[in-house]
Amino acid sequence: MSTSYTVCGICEQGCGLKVTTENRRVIKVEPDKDNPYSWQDFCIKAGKSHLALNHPKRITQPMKRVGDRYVATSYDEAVAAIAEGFNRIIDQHGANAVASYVGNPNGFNFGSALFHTMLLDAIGTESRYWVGSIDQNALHVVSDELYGNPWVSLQADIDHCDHFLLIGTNPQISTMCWIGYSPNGWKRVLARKAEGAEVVVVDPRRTESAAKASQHIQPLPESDWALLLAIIKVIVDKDLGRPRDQHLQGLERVLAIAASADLDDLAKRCDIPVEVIIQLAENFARAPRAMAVARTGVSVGRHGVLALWLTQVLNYLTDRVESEGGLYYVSGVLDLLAAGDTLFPHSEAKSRLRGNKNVAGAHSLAELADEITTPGEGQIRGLIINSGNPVVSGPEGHKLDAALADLDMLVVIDQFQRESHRHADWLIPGDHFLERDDINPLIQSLSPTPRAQQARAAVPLPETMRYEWEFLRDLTLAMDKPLLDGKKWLNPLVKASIWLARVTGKKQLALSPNLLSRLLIRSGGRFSWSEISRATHGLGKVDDRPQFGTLFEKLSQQGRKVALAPDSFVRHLQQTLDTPLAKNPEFPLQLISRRRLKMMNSWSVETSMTAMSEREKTGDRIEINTEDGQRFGLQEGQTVTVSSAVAELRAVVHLSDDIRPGVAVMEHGWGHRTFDPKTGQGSYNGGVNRNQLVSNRDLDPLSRVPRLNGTDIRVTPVTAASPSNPAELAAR
Ligand SMILES: Nc1nc2c(c(=O)[nH]1)N[C@H]1C(S)=C(S)[C@@H](COP(=O)(O)OP(=O)(O)OC[C@H]3O[C@@H](n4cnc5c(=O)[nH]c(N)nc54)[C@H](O)[C@@H]3O)O[C@H]1N2
Ligand SMILES: Nc1nc2c(c(=O)[nH]1)N[C@H]1C(S)=C(S)[C@@H](COP(=O)(O)OP(=O)(O)OC[C@H]3O[C@@H](n4cnc5c(=O)[nH]c(N)nc54)[C@H](O)[C@@H]3O)O[C@H]1N2
Ligand code: SF4
Ligand SMILES: [Mo]
Repeated sequence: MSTSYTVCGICEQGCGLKVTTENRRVIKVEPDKDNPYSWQDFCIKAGKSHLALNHPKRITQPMKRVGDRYVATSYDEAVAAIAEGFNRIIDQHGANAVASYVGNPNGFNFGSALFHTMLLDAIGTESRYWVGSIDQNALHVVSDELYGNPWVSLQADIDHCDHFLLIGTNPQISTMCWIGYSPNGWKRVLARKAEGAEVVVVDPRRTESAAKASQHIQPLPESDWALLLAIIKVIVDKDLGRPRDQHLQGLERVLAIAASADLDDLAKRCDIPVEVIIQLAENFARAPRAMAVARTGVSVGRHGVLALWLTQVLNYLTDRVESEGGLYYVSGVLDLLAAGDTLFPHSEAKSRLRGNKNVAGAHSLAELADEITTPGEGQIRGLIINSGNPVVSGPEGHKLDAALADLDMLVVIDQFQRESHRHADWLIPGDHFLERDDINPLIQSLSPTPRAQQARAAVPLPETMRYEWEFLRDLTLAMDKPLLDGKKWLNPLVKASIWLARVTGKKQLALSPNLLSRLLIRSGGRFSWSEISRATHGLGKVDDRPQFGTLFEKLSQQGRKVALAPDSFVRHLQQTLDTPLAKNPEFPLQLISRRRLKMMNSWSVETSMTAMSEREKTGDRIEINTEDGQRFGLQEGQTVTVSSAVAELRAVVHLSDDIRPGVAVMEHGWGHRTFDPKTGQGSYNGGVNRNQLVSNRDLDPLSRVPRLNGTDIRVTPVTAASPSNPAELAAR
């Protein structure tokens, strides 16, 4: 038996792990309690993560589609054929005809993410789609406008905060992470509460976190912008603000908007009484130290950008940024404010059909299906999906599924063949974080205090596999595209270095992710590579005190202030205010989502979901308020049809007083299959894919995120004509 220490690669929290192996198999994954930084959030998702390693359905060799079967091939054959196929598409239809969708786990796989981007740059395609457009795009849009850099995110000074306003986040289940993370964050919030701090949770559902809060506010979905503007208005009217205006630009404009807003109208829009709003505003403004934080729950709704923007306006107005117990910018292992533009070059690319500008370098997943199926110059004919399950996790998956079938070539890099991959022409094995030796300087830069830890492989890759980044590098070379920054003459040198590394057995001689991490970490100047290499349990102290003021200093070095009132936001706010509150009687409920501890979006099927009891497998459940149940004549346990403007499906009613009236809740990540490419057999994971109800046309106009939270729906008793989900799936 042997023990090694590494970093969890499942969510941003990046917990320290202790991994026990026997005969080159992982037998146990536990928290690494010697990790000075992060282990306390350790959860069952990591505890069962090793079950994927030797799973019989895992893809461990490149698989080629032959008719309706897959056959195993060599990497050389796969690389040559894919290169030839993509080059043919590019020759006929141009570079934009080869597209890419990158899912969430790729963010934790530095080598794969890096070489994937290098491949796209080498091809020169602007047809880039990624998970941000079904997750955090609202933050990127807000940061881009406020700070001139989409990657700036502020960290939380939890241990010194007296008042937490938490909007659209459920940290008891999800942990405190979202483009940044707070180790043991939720428990530290609760520890502050025990010491007298106020914790206010804003959520239409009485969540696990809301149940532990001091106060729970239940607004209508997608109305947080109205609640926030109302709070800001009260603060402005009562002169409770104390903005540091020397760092702010546009403050006057924001104050004028707040002064002219109509409190009663805003209160109606979020359905929170005016007296409650006044109290919320006074409590927030008068707290000695406070922070307002808005996350996924609002970002994946129609007014995500407005809500995230107004959250920051509230923070700046009450001096909660770069001050103790509030939010602050940290220059970690990398200084993202300084490095942002080099790492993520600005792109003005617009989508072909809808003409939308990209966000953080990528178009919205909501546009992908149409871009594949609509003929014309630039139509997408080839696609590479890396670490994503967009048919399940994104909007109107059934349409995307049909579009994927229409491609000339679909290449998938994943550990498993899931619903989004069933039309794949090529399946390329995905590596597992327990097999990786890497450090992710980008994710680690999003820490509240400087932190660095190298992940260390607990087990080697299966002999038949290469790392994802090696496949992507070889594909770029085989396509004869410039691997580095337009410098095609470097390709032979890279090829020579790969050869040299192979014959000498010295991996470090080849162009590798670790070489690039090393360069990045050196440029950040925070830790030395040898220090990091020696630190088995990682470097960094959670209780280091921040240097407040860094954000303002860095911005002023760039000749900037915080742009508090961007034109596009102000315009959209005005339009939203001018649009009267109206409910379509055809769809009287709004559907929101929930996560659970044993699931990671759609992909813990082979690992932590195996620890779910049959009773826990409620992926076809729709939760609605008890009074709404009576209003619509629905009983507990009744099977119903859930309809939206774009789809309908079956679900089972659960009546609950935890849900506010007018709202329904269904978990995402259910209702899909995992296939065994060796046999062609698919197994159904239970539940229904509630995201089919989400329109791919009804988006937040500023972030292009679809309404994964807030979808207008109707719930009616089933009739003979209603589709039955599993059967419907099997028939597809
Ligand atoms: N209704 C609703 N929908 C939502 C959300 C919501 O709150 N409500 N949340 C959204 C959010 S926040 C997110 S992040 C998205 C997620 O959306 P996606 O990232 O598109 O999809 P996932 O379901 O996370 O699937 C990830 C895929 O990556 C594979 N994978 C895991 N590890 C690796 C690896 O190391 N290498 C490779 N190559 N593949 C790997 C898994 O097998 C799986 O197939 O879903 C969004 N969808
Ligand atoms: N166990 C587990 N942990 C995870 C994940 C997982 O799938 N499972 N996913 C990881 C990922 S990829 C992410 S991005 C993070 C997300 O973590 P969080 O940002 O905490 O997001 P959620 O857990 O989706 O919680 C969002 C909350 O918003 C509420 N909500 C819905 N609509 C609205 C609205 O209009 N207004 C308000 N105020 N609230 C609303 C929902 O009821 C829900 O409780 O979690 C990460 N951690
Ligand atoms: S999945 Fe669990 S163990 Fe892994 S980083 Fe996230 S919270 Fe930590
Ligand atoms: Mo996410």
